[in-house]
Amino acid sequence: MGNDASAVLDTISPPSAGAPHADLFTPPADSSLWRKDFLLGAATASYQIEGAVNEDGRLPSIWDTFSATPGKVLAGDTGAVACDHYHRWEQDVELLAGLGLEAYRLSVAWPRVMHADGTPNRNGLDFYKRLLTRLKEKGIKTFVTLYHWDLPQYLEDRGGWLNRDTAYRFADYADLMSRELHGLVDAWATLNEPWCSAYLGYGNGHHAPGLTNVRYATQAMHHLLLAHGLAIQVLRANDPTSHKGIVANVGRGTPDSDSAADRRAAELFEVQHNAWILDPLFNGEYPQALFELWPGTEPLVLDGDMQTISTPLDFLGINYYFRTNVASDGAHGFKDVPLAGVERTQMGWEVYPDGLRDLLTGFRADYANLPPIYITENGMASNDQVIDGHVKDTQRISFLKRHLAAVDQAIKAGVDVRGYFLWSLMDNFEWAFGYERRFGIVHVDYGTQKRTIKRSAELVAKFLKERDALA
Ligand code: IFM
Repeated sequence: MGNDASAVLDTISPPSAGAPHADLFTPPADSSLWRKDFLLGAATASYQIEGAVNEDGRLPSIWDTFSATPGKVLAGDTGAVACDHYHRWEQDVELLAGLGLEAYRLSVAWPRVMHADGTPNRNGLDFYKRLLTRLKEKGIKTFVTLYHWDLPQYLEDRGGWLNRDTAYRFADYADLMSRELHGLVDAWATLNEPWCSAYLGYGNGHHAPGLTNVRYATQAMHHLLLAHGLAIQVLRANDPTSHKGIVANVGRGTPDSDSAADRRAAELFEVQHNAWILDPLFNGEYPQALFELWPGTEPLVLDGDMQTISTPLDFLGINYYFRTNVASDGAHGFKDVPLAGVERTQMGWEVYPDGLRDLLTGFRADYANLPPIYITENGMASNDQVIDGHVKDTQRISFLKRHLAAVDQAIKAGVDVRGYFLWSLMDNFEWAFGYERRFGIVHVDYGTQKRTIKRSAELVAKFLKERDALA
């Protein structure tokens, strides 16, 4: 590893008066973040960090295929090596522990742990057993996502998420994982961001498998949610004491003007991004406005599906990044109207912390049976450089501080938010953007695999140390 986490922490100097951004992270004294039971962790995903795509019998995933297709990923990058975490996991656990992070959200690569005939791949399973055991030994809570987009290619060859059978294969996979890993997992999430799997994977083709048909997207969404519901039931039976939930990306849409048409456009934007997932989970039905907007795109739903999909959850994971300013498209829908002069990240996404607070309070008002919430991803990409051994990610420090303040406001308004995971522990393979976009609180030099702790990570660690020291 490039630098030893605890050694680095010991060298952090106290904030000097007037030093710019020296201590921007520390929350105010009345913040809920000081509560010791508010979990602060970091997140990653298998394909984005592991590499070792051909080792120990791992099968190809749709992202291996997609990233090997010319023109699909910036600079032709692939996840073949990524952060080499498959080989460097012990150092990476040391890094987490050295920073004092209390929880780690990771995902399991389905093609690594199961052969095509459904039998377990022991080598792949052992990797996760070793990793989770070490995390437990370090006292780090484990949040395991079963599906963070790396579908086995052999399932895509049979239709992927367009094939209802994939939902049942996912339940088999959840069964295997919960029989093998129970006791090592504090919280299971079935899916990461089904909206992205469906719309980016099957609707606009920006993600694997790269199909482009809105009707495909809605059918894929239904099968993903069905897979989720089936898996929750299996997880509950096999591992009753852990927590079970799902991770949804949510979007804040605000109207470009005060006109009734623009306000309706903003509402529809949020129906399409948020209610699409949350209504079936918590109300057992799809929002009808969706299909009025795009007639003929209703998925095929069989009897009993909505009941399965709305199986009660222990938690909801929320991933939040930015807001979208929308206007009426002149017909019945909405269109993005990017605002000028606002703060943006390396992704071009607007920095808008109030959106997180507003969504959280809105969900609480809208869903009577909303379970406790974890912010399972929040963070930003910046073009971070190592200069003299240090990474001064000033914008990220300010970003995190403002978003954590938004979470605190939501908690004070009555929303049950139990924790927050930074996206991401380290720079990694950012899907169609390859390695150019750096989301980590730890910098990765992809040439040498050297990890360098960024200033944001130092300040998070410093806060955790201070909080730990409280009586
Ligand atoms: O990197 C992704 C992650 O895999 C899913 N949520 C959004 C992140 C940033 O784009």
